Amino acid sequence: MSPYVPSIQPSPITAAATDETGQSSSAVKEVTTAAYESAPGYRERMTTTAYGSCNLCEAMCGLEFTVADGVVQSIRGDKEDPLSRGHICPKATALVDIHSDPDRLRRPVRRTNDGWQEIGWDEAYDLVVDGLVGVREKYGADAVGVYAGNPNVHSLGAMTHGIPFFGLLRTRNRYSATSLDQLPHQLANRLLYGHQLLLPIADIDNTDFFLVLGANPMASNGSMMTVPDFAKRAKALRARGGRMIVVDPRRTETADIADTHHFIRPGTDAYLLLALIHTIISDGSASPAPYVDGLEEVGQAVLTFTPEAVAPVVGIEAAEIRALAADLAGADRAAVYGRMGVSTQRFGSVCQWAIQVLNIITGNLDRPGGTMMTDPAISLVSAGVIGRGHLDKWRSRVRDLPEFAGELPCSTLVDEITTEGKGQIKAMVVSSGNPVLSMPGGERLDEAFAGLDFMVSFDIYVNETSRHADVILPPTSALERDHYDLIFHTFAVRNTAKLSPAVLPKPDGAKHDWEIFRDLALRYTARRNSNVLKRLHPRSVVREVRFRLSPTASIDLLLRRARKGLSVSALRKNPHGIDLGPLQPGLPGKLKTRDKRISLMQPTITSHLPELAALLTETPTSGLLLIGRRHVRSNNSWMHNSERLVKGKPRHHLLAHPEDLAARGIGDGTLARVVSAAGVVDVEVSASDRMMRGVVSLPHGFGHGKSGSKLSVATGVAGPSMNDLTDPDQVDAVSANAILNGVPVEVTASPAAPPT
Ligand SMILES: Nc1nc2c(c(=O)[nH]1)N[C@H]1C(S)=C(S)[C@@H](COP(=O)(O)OP(=O)(O)OC[C@H]3O[C@@H](n4cnc5c(=O)[nH]c(N)nc54)[C@H](O)[C@@H]3O)O[C@H]1N2
Ligand SMILES: Nc1nc2c(c(=O)[nH]1)N[C@H]1C(S)=C(S)[C@@H](COP(=O)(O)OP(=O)(O)OC[C@H]3O[C@@H](n4cnc5c(=O)[nH]c(N)nc54)[C@H](O)[C@@H]3O)O[C@H]1N2
Ligand code: SF4
Ligand SMILES: [Mo]
Repeated sequence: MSPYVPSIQPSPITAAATDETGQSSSAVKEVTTAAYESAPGYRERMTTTAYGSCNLCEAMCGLEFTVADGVVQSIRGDKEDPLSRGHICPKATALVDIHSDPDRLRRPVRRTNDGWQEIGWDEAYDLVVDGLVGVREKYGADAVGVYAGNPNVHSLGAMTHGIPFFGLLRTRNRYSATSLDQLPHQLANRLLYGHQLLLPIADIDNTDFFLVLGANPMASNGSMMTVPDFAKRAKALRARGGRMIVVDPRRTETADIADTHHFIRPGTDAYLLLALIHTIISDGSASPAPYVDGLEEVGQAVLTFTPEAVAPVVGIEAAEIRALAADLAGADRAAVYGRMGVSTQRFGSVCQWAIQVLNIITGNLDRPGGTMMTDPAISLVSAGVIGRGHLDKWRSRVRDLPEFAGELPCSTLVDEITTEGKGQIKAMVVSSGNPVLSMPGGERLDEAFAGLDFMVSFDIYVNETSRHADVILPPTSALERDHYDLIFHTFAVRNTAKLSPAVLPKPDGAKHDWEIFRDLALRYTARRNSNVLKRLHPRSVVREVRFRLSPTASIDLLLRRARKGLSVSALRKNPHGIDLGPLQPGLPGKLKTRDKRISLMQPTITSHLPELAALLTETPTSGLLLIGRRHVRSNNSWMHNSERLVKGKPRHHLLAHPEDLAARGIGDGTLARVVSAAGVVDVEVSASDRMMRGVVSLPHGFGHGKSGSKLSVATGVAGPSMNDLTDPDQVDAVSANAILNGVPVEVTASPAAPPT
């Protein structure tokens, strides 16, 4: 595949490049005719520059596109973007590879005995409505399960129209990537600040002391902290005399640019954090704001967790823990930040609560250089677009696990599909997701999906999960649709607003994701509401109007309501984005707690401290612990079909410390067998002294060898799925979030390896 010229040509630029829904492509405004196209200089005249943001990860990097002849010629960083200031990573240019990938779906397909068959939209919609209504009428609404995967939050249409469509299904079997990911953050936010999305963001551009646990922004470009160009910001931090400390069982790319790196035994961060809280409070250096309650009680609750008591468990010397506490408390402006590594473990919710407590008691919450809540143009918190969140209003049928904000934990999806009885899932709706590779117990899910009565996937590929669908509905590619980031401005290190107009026109016969959800919603409600009076009920009418409104029009309404002078047209006039300034303090005003105070003692969390104390005396297992990793050239379970991204050394290897390999007689580069309580995989090993002794690492999202996937057809990316090893039976003690790090495993030379 040559890099920029698509092997499937997008349809020619049509008049005004504006589709019937008003989504326009600012890039290509010219009206083209056959004569015009054949005139000399046409190509030059048709070369346009367009601006937008990358939607692949949370960093929202500004992009500059050059478009000629309806083909994107180049993608560069937009130097004038006030947030990303020109930064991009290698994935941005791969937007073109996805767009032009012949394996990307462009029309609905149905699974037949003879393989995938392209069908028309009407036929596809009928099949989906028949399938979903059929299961609902036969078994009840809960028999339809919904999984909303990661790319939903990166698609405006999925946010504005997908979520309301899933709501129409009225099922309690709602799942999303949240419970494989940031659920503990949302829970801690809800408890301490009164709203699940009210998350204070580390003010990296002004801090003097940045403590990072279980995050690797050099690869991930930041998460629950939108921080494009992390490297430059971290360098600036150190240049002004600040320090960055990284706590991670692997010496990561982020650790490489830090002042100090501490190895930590996977899954033990809660102990470290509690010991830091203990030390700071007992040293008398805690100084929370006047609107904070419960300092003394927290001090009492963490008495057991002295640095000396936790040191042998976490693998960091007591003196170093004390020094870290003193540095953190002593810094003028400090911020503590923790991500996937500390969220997806047994006490992930305790970790995220403890991180907030540390920022609060050191007086760093709500001050420049500390952590602050953002002021996005469209505030999901104050606009009431997303609810405050709630835990344990009901529980899952099979394992009695708590819901959070109306969703059940992913780790129990497989049980809900395979366990017979009333409420068993018989049909699945999977939107931009690949649970077979992304959820613990992937192999069991693979089988479970195969046994469903009906399944629909919204996806641009046949992946390891959508291969089980009866119908796959593919939306337009990211280059063909307008985007405004509803979610990640909320978590960004600077307040900005930016519209990304479609760069290429929508090809004939293609549909935007919001159009697909709209069409399905209207047909589904028409089928469910055969009663005309019901259809004329004001609630139904309002709902219908909402579905008919394009995402860009909805954004316009929200912008106009939010701030004077903001609108879609204002954003179009400022193609690089509008700078709304640095993060600003605003507490207690911004709090959503009833009394506008922060109560540190949260029984939901602190009731688990005795359990942690009891486990402290247990001798740690001597076996190996498996953790995950991300790479800047890979994105969760996909983007493995882009040659330019996957080229170079294979990235799926099991990393292990050379001495751990030697102790097991496993040669570097050979095939090893990894066994956990949940499964077995064979994988090549790479010796790496970047790993802590006793810890091994595998990335997730590989495992395309499972038959039928089109995610690595062009490139043949190898490697097993890490989630064949992670165990769905083990969950976060508080929130039931998935445990994806610190999985006990045994590693031996694989019997499948050739004798050495
Ligand atoms: N072991 C382990 N497992 C993990 C993780 C880990 O760290 N370790 N991380 C977890 C986390 S944080 C997450 S967020 C999940 C992510 O896992 P998932 O939620 O499954 O999401 P992805 O793998 O990102 O993407 C799934 C699909 O979305 C499709 N897609 C891409 N763009 C679009 C689009 O615009 N429209 C549609 N309809 N489809 C699109 C892609 O083709 C791909 O097939 O994985 C989780 N799983
Ligand atoms: N290039 C790229 N960027 C991405 C993604 C991607 O797949 N590729 N995915 C996006 C998504 S969906 C997300 S959620 C974010 C995630 O963003 P990050 O959380 O920054 O990314 P990870 O690489 O998962 O970093 C987790 C770190 O935790 C460490 N770790 C594992 N176990 C433990 C532990 O017990 N304790 C401690 N202290 N550390 C531990 C791991 O070694 C790893 O370095 O990245 C986003 N950005
Ligand atoms: S870091 Fe890369 S993938 Fe993420 S938004 Fe920026 S360019 Fe896109
Ligand atoms: Mo994620």
